[in-house]
Amino acid sequence: MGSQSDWTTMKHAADVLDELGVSHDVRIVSAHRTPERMYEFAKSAKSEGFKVIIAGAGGAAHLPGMTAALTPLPVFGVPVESRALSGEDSLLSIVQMPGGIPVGTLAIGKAGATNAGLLAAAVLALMDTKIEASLDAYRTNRTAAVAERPSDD
Ligand code: RP5
Repeated sequence: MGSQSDWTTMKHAADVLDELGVSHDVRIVSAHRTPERMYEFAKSAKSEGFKVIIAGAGGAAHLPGMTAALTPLPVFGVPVESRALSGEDSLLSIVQMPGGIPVGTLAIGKAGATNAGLLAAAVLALMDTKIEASLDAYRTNRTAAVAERPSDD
């Protein structure tokens, strides 16, 4: 993520990965404030063993696109809700990538972070039967939790 202030949103991606038993690392890597750190991370991510990158940023959110430009790994971008424009700026910054450098862009905020974790797990599940089983159980539990009728409580 681009800043400590993104963590309250991005924590939802980490939480779902924890729930699914997917090992992950969490870092603050700013395209604007720590560009060398971003470059080093993105260039070496594949050789360090990372398989998927989730990049969350807000405002002028260049982190997901810059990261995608520097690595062949799949990159999922999470637009963090910004103070000034409620995350619409983040969304448009991340989603409008030129053809050829893809960033899989999620919804603004918590739902996007959660779904980025689930999508990353789904990619990993293609080659990991334990994660596949965790994801199946997650979906079964979510389905079972939906009541047939609404309650007044
Ligand atoms: C972006 O600027 C970060 O991703 C964050 O969402 C936003 C604001 O950062 P702070 O000023 O809170 O550090 O680079």
